[in-house]
Amino acid sequence: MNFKPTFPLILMLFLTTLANSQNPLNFGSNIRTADPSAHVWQDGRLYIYASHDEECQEDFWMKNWHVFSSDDLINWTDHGAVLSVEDLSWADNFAWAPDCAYKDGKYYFCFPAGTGFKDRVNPENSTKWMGIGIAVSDSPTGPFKDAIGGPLWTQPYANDPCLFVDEDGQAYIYFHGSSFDYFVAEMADDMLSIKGDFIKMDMGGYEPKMEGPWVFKRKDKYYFSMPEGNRVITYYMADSPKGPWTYQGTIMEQEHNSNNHHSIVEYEGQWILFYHRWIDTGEACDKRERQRHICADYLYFNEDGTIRPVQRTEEGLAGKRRE
Ligand code: FUB
Repeated sequence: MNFKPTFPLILMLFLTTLANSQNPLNFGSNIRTADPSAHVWQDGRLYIYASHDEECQEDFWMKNWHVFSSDDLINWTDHGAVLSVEDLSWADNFAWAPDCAYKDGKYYFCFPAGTGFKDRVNPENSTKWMGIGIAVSDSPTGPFKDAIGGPLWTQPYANDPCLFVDEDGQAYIYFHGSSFDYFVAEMADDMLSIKGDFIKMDMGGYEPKMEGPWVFKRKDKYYFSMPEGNRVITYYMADSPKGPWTYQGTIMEQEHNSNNHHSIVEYEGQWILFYHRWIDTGEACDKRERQRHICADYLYFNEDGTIRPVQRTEEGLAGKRRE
């Protein structure tokens, strides 16, 4: 039989593909987003704390952070800019990858920010500095208020914080410093300073470098994942939140030789990997055609607790979950 697709059939197929396509996530506000830190709070909603790229950004000069939330992973609310560098007395740029933690009725928004200028051609002329601040709110969607009036510490350089609160209430902060190694420190009970010193983590003989640490716990095991070299998402496991960590493998390969940043969270019994993807803007940004947008795909564990590699999909969370 000679089958010729008709226009209505082509249109129907196109609309079906569109309806099934959830990546990048549609936050409804048409802004460029990156660095998703996802959490499910007591109200059962899933919240994403994210960086906001300026339109056609070239060198990560970023000014504020947004929060998005959903209760079905398809329809999202953009709660707007919940904190801006304009609200800070100690930083005026580099509103980079944030995280948030809940403790004793309050939400602690943990953010890197900085000042100065990064000279990529003559690095010796760079004056860029970054530190980590904490802003607090009674609501998961802010507005958040800088609770310290300065960074947690000024030296060493610190970026890409991740806050993890263990079941006993002890909170930990993970970040990467100027050496690009990963460090951990215990947070004080009020979450506004650290207890003791930073520890460079024992990565079991590996020396992973760069950005975006993420820590979670599942069935008594701690997981530490990161975009190694800011590209490939790999992970480690441990019996304690401070390690020592044992290398397990790759979760997501790199794409376009561009940075990635992720988080992993369980929502209604299903694990999800949030990450960002550099998407072609067509004509919109001629100097830097690809711009960042947050995406998500389901993530699956093996029986022994190891994580299966995740492929980027167009349908994302609208795709069929595997059992
Ligand atoms: O968004 C700015 C920076 O790019 C983040 O802090 C890094 O993790 C990378 O995604």
